[in-house]
Order: sequence, then C-alpha cells, then structure tokens
Amino acid sequence: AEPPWHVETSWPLFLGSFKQHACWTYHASDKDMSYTEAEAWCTQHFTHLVAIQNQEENKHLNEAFPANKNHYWIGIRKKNNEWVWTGTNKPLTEEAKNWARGEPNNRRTNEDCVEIYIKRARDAGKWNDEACSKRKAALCYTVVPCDQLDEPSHGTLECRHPVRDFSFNSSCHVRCSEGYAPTGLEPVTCTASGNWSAPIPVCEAVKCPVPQKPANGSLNCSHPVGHFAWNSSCNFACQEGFLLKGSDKLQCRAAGEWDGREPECEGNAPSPSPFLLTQSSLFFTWPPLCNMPKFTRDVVCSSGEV
Ligand SMILES: [Ca+2]
Repeated sequence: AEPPWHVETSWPLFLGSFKQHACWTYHASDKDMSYTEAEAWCTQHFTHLVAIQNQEENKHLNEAFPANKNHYWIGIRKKNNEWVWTGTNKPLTEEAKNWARGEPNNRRTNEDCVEIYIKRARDAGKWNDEACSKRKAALCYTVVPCDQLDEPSHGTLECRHPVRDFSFNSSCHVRCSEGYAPTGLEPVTCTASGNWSAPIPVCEAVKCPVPQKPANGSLNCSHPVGHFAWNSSCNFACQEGFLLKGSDKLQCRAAGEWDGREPECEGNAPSPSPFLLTQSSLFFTWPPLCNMPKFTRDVVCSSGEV
C-alpha cells in the first residue's frame, strides 16, 4: 500500500569531493516496525532509510513529517562500536552528528539503532539511540531515477543496479556485436541528480583503413555495413599489360583490418618504343637505321633517311 507521507525536496549532496545537487524524495511508513523491517521496507519501496547530510536536513524532516508517538527510524546504526550510515557503511562524521541532549546513552546496553524525534516537545529534529527491536515508523528516501536506457542497435546493454533499476549509482556499458565497437568504453553512471554521467555509447561499425588504388590498376569496393567498414570488400584489377601481384579481393575483418595486403600491378620492362622521349625535343628513332651520330635536333627519322 502507498505510504501516507511523501515529501519532495532537494539538497546539495556530498559524494567524496564532488558536490552534486541531489533531488531527494522522503517517504514515511504509516506503520511502526523494527529496525530490520524498516530497512527492508525502505529498500523494497524506495532507496534506503534516510541518510542525513546536514543540520538543515534534520530541521526540514522535523518540519515536513507529522509527529509519531514512537518516532522514526533513520539510516544510522552501530557496527563494531562505531556509528555508521547503513546505506554506505561509512562512519558518521562529527559534523553530521545531531544527538539529543544526553544521547547516545546506550541506556539498555543494546541501543544500536538510531531514531529521529519528529515534532517532539523537547529535542525536536534530534537523534536518539534505541534498541533495534523497538517499533517505529520507517523514514526513507529516494533519489530521482535516471531515464531508463535502451539496448543499442548492434549491441546489448549491461548494467549494474546497486540500489534500484536505473537509479542512483546504477552503471551501464554497451557490448557491441561482431564488427561493431562502442563509441566509448567508460561505463555511464546514474548520478544523484537523476542524470547519466555521460551519453550512453552507441555501437558503430568497425572501420578498416581506406585502401589505395594500385598504380596502373583499379579498385571497386562494396560496403554492406558502412564506408570501408566491417564486411566491406574490394576487388582489384590491373590495366592491360600489367599483372596483379597479390590477392584480387580484400575483405574488412571485424577487428578493423583487411584480410590481406593490398596487391600491386606489375608491368614488364618498358618495351622499345618508336618515339622514346628522353630529353625535351630530342628523339631517338626506330628502327635504328637513323642512328645516334646522325640524329639532329628537331628531326624525326621515320624511315632511316635523314
Ligand atoms: Ca538512548
């Protein structure tokens, strides 16, 4: 059933050295329960028992929620003789402490859990250590969830959700199918403000280097997936009189490499030519009747007569 109390607010949240603007929603149960039950109830319906960041938050909770005879459990308990936040297992810092006068007193020697006094005549908004078996309302929080991410084209989405699906601290990365690679390798994380730390990568077809047209030859490529990408294939041919040395077809592999070396077009040694230009405006001749000693500038021998 829907709990009766929902209060929306936002606080600057300190995560390590980062200050983020977190949007929290607080929720309280309408029934009293033990600490263990309260933790389970918050985890099931929301995120956790409240983790209080600062004195203003204590004050705000005291103003926002109605008095409850047995008060409210919050997310602090004693572990190995130290007060820790149950959501993070981090020790409570001195600045964050907000004990009521004379507390924590461990009066019954088993006061290992913490409650907050809401609208109490004395010490309103302050904390008290209590036996965990006592029954109190659960005071929970949630943070604004992040947008749910879709599976990428040509890949799958792999996510970890330490808190709830696509919410605070969820992290996702994409795994691409064969022939595709993600545009980023770092996982994206859902921040406390309900935004992803970065756009989710997409899967792009793996590219091969653009092949060179062989000298005295030609190249004809087809691209079923993308421009010189995975599965593109190129056919090589040589001009007449040249011989293809190497494979006449290359295919782009999933790793972004061609499956062979680019071929070359090999010609024979240049055949003697009737007009072989060796120097501007000087011509040798063929057949060799009109011979070297006889040639003159700008004269072309065609039949052996000069
Ligand atoms: Ca106490």
